[in-house]
Amino acid sequence: MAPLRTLLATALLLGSAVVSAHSYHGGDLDIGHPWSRPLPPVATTGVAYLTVTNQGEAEDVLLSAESPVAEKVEIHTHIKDGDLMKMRQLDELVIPAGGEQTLAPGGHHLMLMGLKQVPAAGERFPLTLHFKEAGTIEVEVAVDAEPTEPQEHHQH
Ligand SMILES: [Cu+2]
Repeated sequence: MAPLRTLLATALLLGSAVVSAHSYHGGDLDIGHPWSRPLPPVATTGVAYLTVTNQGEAEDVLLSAESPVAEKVEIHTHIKDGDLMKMRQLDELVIPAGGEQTLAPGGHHLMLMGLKQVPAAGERFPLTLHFKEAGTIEVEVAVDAEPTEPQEHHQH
């Protein structure tokens, strides 16, 4: 068992690493790497992905989201209907206590409906998340920033 001081130092190091890797914090929640694929200029909808980690001892709930680039933002999931993958809107998304929710291609995602402007590759656009417990968390969605790509790639 590592001494407490070592654990704390490790936690601080991890914390600063997370900041440089594009993440946000609010209440007991960490929002990891919000990203979106680049879209054609004529696109009317977009999709944003991120990871929500709940460090707390109570569940939290993503209630809604909004962005200045879209008329509205919906919480969506994919369901399998025969051989088809269909999108379905969710009223809310529960983040379990001590757990996480990953919004990623093929699963849960945030759907940007009625795009007012199409963010270009390499840009970031604001997204506001409303949680039941943690309240409002503002993040920036990086366009064309797949989580598996090396970070320095995006800072050129
Ligand atoms: Cu969708």
